[in-house]
Amino acid sequence: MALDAETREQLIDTVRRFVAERLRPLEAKVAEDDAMPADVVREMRELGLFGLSIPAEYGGLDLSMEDECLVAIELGRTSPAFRSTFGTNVGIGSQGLVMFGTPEQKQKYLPGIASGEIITSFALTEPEAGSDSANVQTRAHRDGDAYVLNGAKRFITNANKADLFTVMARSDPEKPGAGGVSAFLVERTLPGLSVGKPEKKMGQQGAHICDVIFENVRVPAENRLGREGEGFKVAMQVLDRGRLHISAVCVGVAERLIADCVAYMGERRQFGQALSNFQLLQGMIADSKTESMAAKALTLETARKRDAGQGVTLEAAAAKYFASEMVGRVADRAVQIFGGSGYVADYGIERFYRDVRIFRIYEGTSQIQQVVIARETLKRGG
Ligand code: COS
Repeated sequence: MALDAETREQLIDTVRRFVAERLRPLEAKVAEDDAMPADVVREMRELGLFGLSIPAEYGGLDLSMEDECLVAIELGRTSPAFRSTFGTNVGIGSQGLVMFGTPEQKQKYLPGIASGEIITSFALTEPEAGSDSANVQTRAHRDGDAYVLNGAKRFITNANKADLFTVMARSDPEKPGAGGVSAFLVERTLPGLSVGKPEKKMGQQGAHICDVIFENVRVPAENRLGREGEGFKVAMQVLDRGRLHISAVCVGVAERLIADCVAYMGERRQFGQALSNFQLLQGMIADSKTESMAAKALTLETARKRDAGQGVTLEAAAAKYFASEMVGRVADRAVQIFGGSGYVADYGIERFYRDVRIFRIYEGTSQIQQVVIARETLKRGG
């Protein structure tokens, strides 16, 4: 639901202040500890951040895609690990349920997801199913009133905290590829489900990814999401939406880095003058600003199209592709503008440089976005 202008302004202002006053001072500590402070998580819950995209009847804020993107831009102005805390509840961990769930499934889980009592994860990726996500090998064998799951998922965001997983598994072994895959809501406490230890990553410390192992996990048949064989479509539609949210976060990070660069260029003096006087550096700022504005326009335009009920597979892929590559270039320029200070940890610029690298990989690599954009363009005839 689209907010009226005043409520939207209030929400954005609240999030902006929370980011500036509460989260930014903790950036270095969260990265150092590789952990999110419990009181910050509690405050995120109180602000309603876990329920941004959940329908109001289940206790969420029910934001339109455009409003969610505007909030995501604000959240991008700090370390992306903060957003990741509730990011799966807002996006890939909840939206399969929102789009394909039965009223009973929604009633059972969405209120807890909206409040943040239930943490969700999206379990699609496997050792042999990364970009080739239709090649899911995890098996879901029907046995009476349940499906028995066996297999392993890899690099699953928030798996170590998750209470509920949306799992894509092959329910029909005779059907290779997308058609044999179904989606399931799998509770963490089911016997046979185990979670590996968090991987050591290049960036975004404080956010975690782990393996999830299924050994004869009996999932009640009523927890299947959508029809049998519909799991790949569930995943793709969830990702169409998720890619837009990530694009907005990339825009937010870019705006943050540009502001940091501008502040530094005003303070730092070389050759007897502020860095801001040097035209070669001004050129870098101009490029970063132009690209960030373009990514923002594409992201918000696509969000509005989605809110109007149009299919945005192509546009969301284009936004994710452009915005994630854009923020990589902006972070690279930021290191260059900060010079030696950009390379040492104290200024936090090198941390952002590492943090943004994953945006070009997760929720579909840049190369997968190119494939999607090209296929859709060819299908549309231009
Ligand atoms: N929305 C709805 N349905 C979709 C869809 C979308 N965005 N994309 C594909 N489908 C449907 C297709 O219409 C097709 O259905 P039919 O068989 O009924 O025609 C089915 O899904 C299979 O689609 P397709 O043939 O395009 O599948 P491919 O195996 O060629 O894979 C890509 C397509 C590569 C685009 C897909 O595997 C992908 O996005 N991979 C990256 C996954 C990813 O983002 N991983 C990150 C992990 S999550 S953090």
